[in-house]
Amino acid sequence: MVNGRVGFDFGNSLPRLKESSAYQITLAPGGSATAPAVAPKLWQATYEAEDAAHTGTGWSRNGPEGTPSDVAKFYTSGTYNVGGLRTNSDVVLNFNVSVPQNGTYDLSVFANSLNTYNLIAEQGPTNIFLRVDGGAEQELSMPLGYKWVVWDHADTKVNLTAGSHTITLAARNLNGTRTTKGDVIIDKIDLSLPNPAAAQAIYEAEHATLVGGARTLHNQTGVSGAGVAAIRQGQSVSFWVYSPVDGESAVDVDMVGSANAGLSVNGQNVGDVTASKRVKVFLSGGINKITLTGKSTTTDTRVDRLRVQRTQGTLVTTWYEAENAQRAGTAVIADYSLASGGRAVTNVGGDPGNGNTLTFTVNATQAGVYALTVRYSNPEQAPATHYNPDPLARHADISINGQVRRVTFPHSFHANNYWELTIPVQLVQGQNAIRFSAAELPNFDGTTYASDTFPGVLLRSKQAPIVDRIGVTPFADTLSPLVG
Ligand SMILES: [Ca+2]
Ligand SMILES: [Ca+2]
Ligand SMILES: [Ca+2]
Repeated sequence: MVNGRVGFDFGNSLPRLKESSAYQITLAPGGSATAPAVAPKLWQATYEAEDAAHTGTGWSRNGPEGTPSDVAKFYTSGTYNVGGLRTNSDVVLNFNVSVPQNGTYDLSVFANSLNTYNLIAEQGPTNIFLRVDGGAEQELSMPLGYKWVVWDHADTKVNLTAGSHTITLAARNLNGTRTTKGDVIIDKIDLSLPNPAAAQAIYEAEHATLVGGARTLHNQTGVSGAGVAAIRQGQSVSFWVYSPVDGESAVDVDMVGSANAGLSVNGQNVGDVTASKRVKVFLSGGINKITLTGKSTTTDTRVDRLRVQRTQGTLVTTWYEAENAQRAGTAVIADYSLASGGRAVTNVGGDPGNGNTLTFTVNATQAGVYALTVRYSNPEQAPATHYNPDPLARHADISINGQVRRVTFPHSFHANNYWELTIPVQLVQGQNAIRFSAAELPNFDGTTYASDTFPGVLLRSKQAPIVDRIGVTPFADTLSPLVG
């Protein structure tokens, strides 16, 4: 800080900024502030696909795509991408990379296929082959989009020694037994070395969402960051916590002194906090809401921060394949190459009053709160536009021992493209019946249906998603069934 101005040295002590960069600057009071957060990566580099060497026939260089001065098209790193990895192709892309030290590196392939394209119809995600220096072969599934040039990424890990290497993306595997099916364009690869010290993410309470009169205190010494959040009865502090997958994490709730607060995860109460403690909880892939709500009318609970780290082994999942569950009506088992066991159940749901259902019998050793994970696909797609690319979700009415819960399942771009979605549920000890059903829901008048009002226009689905399998996991180690 010089003369009241704060300078940020992007490109030197901070990463160089480009069009796709994003950053947040938080300015907080606190002469005793500490900075415990660490950089998530020790090193990173981007290698453009359009700069990679290539062999084979059918290669193309596509672009220029969207830029800040051409916003009618989609942003693409380096403004170009390449095609050629497709069915019956022999295209090979070779990226020359150089890394600073031995390690296990994160590798992200930025890629895209139009989900409705004819070469995508059979398999969905396009498979390609990744090699390092001509070996260590992996087969990767490339992401789908609702248009060409809508980038997503497929992530994997590669072991590299310090120095130069060739990373290959190819349409055929080394021994010729496997080939690419589909058609994918590649923008770039990102290579990075994760910082082991950042395996635990830190969320400071003083930067969290404060509700109901919760205050920040910046005069605390010996705390993490710039201070704490102070809460009393009915006041809350909410953290927005990232998890890369649906699964177990350890959440350390760091308090200053004693505490009197309730802790909830995605709306599910997971117990009281009377001092700093560690809780193992089930987080959903993506953003999770973790809230502490004060309980004392007279004494502040001072929340310093959360520390969150992926763990495993405490909250163990039991999987149930849909093809082994009980089907009724039109519900039918079908083959899907990317489904668990190669099969899933489709055609659940239909017209109002239908009996086309899928029922799992889940055995719980104890009554309690569980995470119910549904591995599903939803291929039903209304026409996309730039401003409303994904307007239609399927829903399932999930009945658990007779209690019905309506859950929406977003479009997954292909029947063979499976995603996971988790909800907390209450199970009884012994056998539990979990039944999936669906029907077209009426308009707001409660009596008419969009399929009658606008025939031929897909506005509201009649069907449940295609269900591959469900997972049942204890929701938190502070709850029954693990306690007591
Ligand atoms: Ca590029
Ligand atoms: Ca803090
Ligand atoms: Ca299955």
